[in-house]
Amino acid sequence: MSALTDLIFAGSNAVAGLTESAVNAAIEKYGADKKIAFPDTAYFFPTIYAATGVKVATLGDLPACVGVLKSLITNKPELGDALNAGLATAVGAEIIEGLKYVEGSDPYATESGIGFVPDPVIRSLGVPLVTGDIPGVAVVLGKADDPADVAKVVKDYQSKGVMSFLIGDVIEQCAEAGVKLGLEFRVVPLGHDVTAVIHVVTVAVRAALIFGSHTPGDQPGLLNYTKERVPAFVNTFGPLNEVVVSAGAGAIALGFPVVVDQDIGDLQVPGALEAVTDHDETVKRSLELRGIKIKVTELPIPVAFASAFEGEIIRKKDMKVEFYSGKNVTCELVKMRDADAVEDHRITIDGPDIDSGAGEYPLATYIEVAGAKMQPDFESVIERKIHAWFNYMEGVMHTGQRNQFRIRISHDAYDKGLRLHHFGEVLYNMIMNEFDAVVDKCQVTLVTDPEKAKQVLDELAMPTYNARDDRLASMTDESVDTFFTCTLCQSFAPAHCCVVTPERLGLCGAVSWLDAKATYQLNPTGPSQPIAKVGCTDERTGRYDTVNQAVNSATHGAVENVTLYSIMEDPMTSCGCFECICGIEPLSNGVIICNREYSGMTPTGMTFGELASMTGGGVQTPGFMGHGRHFIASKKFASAEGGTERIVWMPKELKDDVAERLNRTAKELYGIDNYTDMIADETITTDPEELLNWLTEKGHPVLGLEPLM
Ligand code: SF4
Ligand code: NI
Ligand code: CU1
Repeated sequence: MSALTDLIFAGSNAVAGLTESAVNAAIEKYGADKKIAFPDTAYFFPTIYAATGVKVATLGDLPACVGVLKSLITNKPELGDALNAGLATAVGAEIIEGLKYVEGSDPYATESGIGFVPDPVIRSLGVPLVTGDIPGVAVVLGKADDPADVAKVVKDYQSKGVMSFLIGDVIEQCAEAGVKLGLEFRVVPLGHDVTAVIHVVTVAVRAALIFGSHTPGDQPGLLNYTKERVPAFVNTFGPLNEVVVSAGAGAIALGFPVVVDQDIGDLQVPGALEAVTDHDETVKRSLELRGIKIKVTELPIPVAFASAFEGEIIRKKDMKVEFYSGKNVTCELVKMRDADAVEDHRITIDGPDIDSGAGEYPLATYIEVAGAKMQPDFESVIERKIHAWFNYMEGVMHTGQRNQFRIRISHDAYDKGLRLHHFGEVLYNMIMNEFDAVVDKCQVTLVTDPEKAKQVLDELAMPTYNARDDRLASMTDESVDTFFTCTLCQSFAPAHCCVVTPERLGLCGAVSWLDAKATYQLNPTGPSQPIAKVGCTDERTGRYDTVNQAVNSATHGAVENVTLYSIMEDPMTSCGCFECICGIEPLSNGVIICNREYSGMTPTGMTFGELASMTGGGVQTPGFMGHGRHFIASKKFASAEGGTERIVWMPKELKDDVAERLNRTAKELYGIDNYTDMIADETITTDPEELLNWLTEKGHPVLGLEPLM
């Protein structure tokens, strides 16, 4: 044991020394009052903040942190002391990396890594993490003796959906071996210095603050959260030095096992620090150590199939074939049929296949399913998954849905032999895999013949889309007798539960009432449970005894009362992965809405990140509430406070995105035409005084509403 602790202490002491001199040098150069911050976060220096509650804002705040860091290094040979020294290394790395941002410009602009990961990115990872779409997080660090080894390991993670963060020369080693890098491919280069490892540590730490409503300063609580709820682990490549080992000790303290590829003899600590010198075993052992189970779908197709390829973009020059609604007839349709009308696993290509020589084709994707428990309401739930499944194929890009889509197939995928019947196989296998509780039989027809595709569109698809839209429009909270819970996010936000109604989808934007209903049908003991719509005690705010009971029991007593339609009185809680947040703007007496993608300022004086930090982890903060994009145009949006009429400001992109539906709602509810013309955005102002003047000029209806507070 002592050889290991010696190494750890040597590393921690080295980092402490570096940190101290870097802080002193920075103060000498810029002065103690110089402001310092990581970009786009509400959590200061996240590790220091979460562990101690200290909010680092200027260089002058840092010497005290260096003092704390040094006090963590006791040089006593106990393992617990050594792990604390590892945490000291993490704090030192955070300070050293933070100092890189002192000039205000992006120090990583010319690096192959991205450095600090902004809060909104972490929030956007919420849903894929809870659904198991991203089953784990690998930290891959160092320089492999043979670049092929690390490339193979990272590709293997990628094919399993596991997110990899790369630190050191492994970045170039992977890039040169053709691994696709980037957040969209789930292989994220952080930086070359070992200290860049802090950028993944702060992701885990901020997950505790964002989703776990962790109290800053509660160090045991923090370590418990990262250990229990962040499925991360570390793989190092190449020879170890004491700094890497002490950083590894920090990872172990956070609950992340470390697998090294060197023979380290009796330095091993089973379950925490293990040597795996055979690279063919690295992935398997790492996943085992963290208890990560991978659902494998073996598909009979010639290209890789993984969620990590969902974000892949295929540019025109890389494209072999295109199906595009702007040029040809297209549609995608799932229809429920009688059992005897469906021949299981029948895949038909009606028309030319993509090797006929043409560069573009029409495409009608027509899927017929039958099952004793199938319901027409589930057709659209299955149909919407086509987008993800096609995207999962490496070398295939899919955007849009229904009769408006674009599919591109790359030269590379084509050359590997990808043809249309493989698309049929993907659909068949994925439907039988994910919807087996309701689908007993499934057949797929892919129509590329122009006449016949048109026939599918006109005679089957359009009438179905129209009927579904009519049903959705008529589906109000009043028209149903059941709402649903969703507790998927409890795996990292244990005190949160969404209540999903026809007019209010889950705050992540990914779970509609129909989705929740299907989830319940597919898995009756799963994350969505029915709530009988009885016991209404207040119509205005949407208060139900049954909703309170359901939320109370789902959150194990953490949340006692929620309303469905108020942002001021017991608003619905948030996990942290909301698409948008609304917050009151006191001067205009209205509410602003900000989406995750907008990084600028809002008239509340807070950015999205700062607004978002007001709520989350199941905490209720009257006046602030996370919600989905789609909820903005709902007649139930803040209806207790006057509804849509309260909205005074939104980022332009969001406003444009919701304009059509929001204007329709405002017209219907208040008789206002082109309502979004009265809503300000960042191109108009982000200043509250100017906003009020502008709203007055426009005659915005909020000015006639009752005070919010
Ligand atoms: Fe998480 Fe709510 Fe979305 Fe369910 S509906 S996945 S609990 S945010
Ligand atoms: Ni580089
Ligand atoms: Cu969530």
